[in-house]
Amino acid sequence: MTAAPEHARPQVTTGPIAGSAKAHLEGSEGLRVPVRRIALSNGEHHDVYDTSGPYTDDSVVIDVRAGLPALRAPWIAGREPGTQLSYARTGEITPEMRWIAVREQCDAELVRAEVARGRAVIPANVHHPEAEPMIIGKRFLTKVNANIGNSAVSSSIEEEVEKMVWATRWGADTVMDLSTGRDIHTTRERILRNSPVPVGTVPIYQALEKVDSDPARLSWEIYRDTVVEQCEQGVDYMTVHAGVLLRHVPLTVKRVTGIVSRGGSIMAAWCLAHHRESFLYTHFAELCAILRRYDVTVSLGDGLRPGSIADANDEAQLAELAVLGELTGIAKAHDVQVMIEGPGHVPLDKIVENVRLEEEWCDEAPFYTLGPLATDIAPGYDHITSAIGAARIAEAGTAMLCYVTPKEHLGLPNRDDVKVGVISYKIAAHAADLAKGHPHAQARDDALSQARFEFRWRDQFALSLDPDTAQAYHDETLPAEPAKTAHFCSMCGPKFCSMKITQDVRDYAEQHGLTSVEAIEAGMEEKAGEFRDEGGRVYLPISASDTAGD
Ligand code: IRN
Ligand code: FE2
Repeated sequence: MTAAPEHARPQVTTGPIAGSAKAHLEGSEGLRVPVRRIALSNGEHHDVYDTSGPYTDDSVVIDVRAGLPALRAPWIAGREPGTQLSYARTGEITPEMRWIAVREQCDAELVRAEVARGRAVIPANVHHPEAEPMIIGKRFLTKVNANIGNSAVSSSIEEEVEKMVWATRWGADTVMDLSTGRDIHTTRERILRNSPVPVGTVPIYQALEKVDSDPARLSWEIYRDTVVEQCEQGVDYMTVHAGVLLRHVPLTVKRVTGIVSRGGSIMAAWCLAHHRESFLYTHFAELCAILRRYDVTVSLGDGLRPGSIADANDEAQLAELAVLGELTGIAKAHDVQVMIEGPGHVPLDKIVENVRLEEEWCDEAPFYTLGPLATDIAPGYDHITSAIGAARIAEAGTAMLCYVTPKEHLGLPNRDDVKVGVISYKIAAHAADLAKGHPHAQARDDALSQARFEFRWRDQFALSLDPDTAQAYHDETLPAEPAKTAHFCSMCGPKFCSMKITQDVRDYAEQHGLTSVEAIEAGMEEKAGEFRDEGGRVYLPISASDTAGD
């Protein structure tokens, strides 16, 4: 690999996340699986799933030119060529599966069985040994993907590597490099060699660059060579819009927003220009034969996903989904792991139907959705409109959520947008895991709730998805150190804290031998008395705006 001199040494964020340190869980046969260990002030600790790789080690010097250590290299060298699917089908539990079992706190046999069934995928190109194994499937923790990548008009290689590091720091389980600008190959190389998580791409974007952005000049040969180039580099999964067929294009003409998928519109343009069936569809088996050699997972693109609430679940979308089902069978026949991409923009009442049809038509292959946005009316806040839909669709069985940032529909996300997008989606994913009754999901909620109830403020920050923001908000009104153990915060003030009162009630009950109901009545009366005695005011608003929002 050669790099242009101006891209010499990208700077990346390093160091632990506030309140935690890297630790390792021991797996069988010497596996050491990293976790983020949050040490609590009561002497307990809480381990959380860690996507951040070596970047959050204590004193780490990362040389991004050297790349991360090749964790999987000995495993890959020590076995016959195959895919995680082919091994799973023959009953073999791979080191990747054992690693995942430690991360997910489940039985390795469950990992193998779900992969064999095609209900889960392990995106792990044999040419990307740096990545820590992870699994995408409805029986496991809901995953989040963050899209990064430059466009013709903005950002550099350095910025894209930093976005990858930044996204995984906050919990992105995979990243997709959607670069379309200059230096595509080098940008991807830098991201791959330094990424602790699987990397996905959409090869048709680079193929289009090779024909000067004229879709009509695309061909199977150009596409195939691009795929091979990316497989060789180590891309772990690829979005392939092979379900957009010539006959589908007329179905989109009456839509409010037509075809919003970049890949989908490229393929529709090619089909129309040549009046021929999509080369991705006609050559799909050949494509699978290539992907199999590297164990690249195919992510069947939703080129006809609805781009507006009005177009949700329409004929074009569902016609494509049916074709994706047919292609799923071809991929599996080649031992190629496969997942299915989904919408888009869908009102809440039409979301579950998407999961139901996907599972029925695509043999329960893992579903991977973009949101969906539950409404179109909030540009600038589409991380929220989409996280609402994402929580719902994940609860119904979607295995991975593609994040949406506040810049969606408006511009390319910067570093801050990436963080907000990832955190928004970690919330959606975790909310779904709780609702699905994932066996270990609630432990973190319980630890945080307990810390909150016991006024262990620093523990509360450390257990949160974004400790920096939690602490900064607390510091805004109560920056002094004693406030970090105080039995109140500035929201209600010292005398109105419900949790303080509850604790007082419990103590009161114990001291007076009362039942809790009696104690609450007695305790509340006492508090009311104190409150009246003090003139009914414990907190003096500084200005009218401080009370806004009540
Ligand atoms: C995910 C689900 N549906 C779409 N996606 C993502 O959208 C996909 O994984 C990739 O990151 C991007 C592809 O966008 P186009 O080319 O379909 O617009
Ligand atoms: Fe959109």
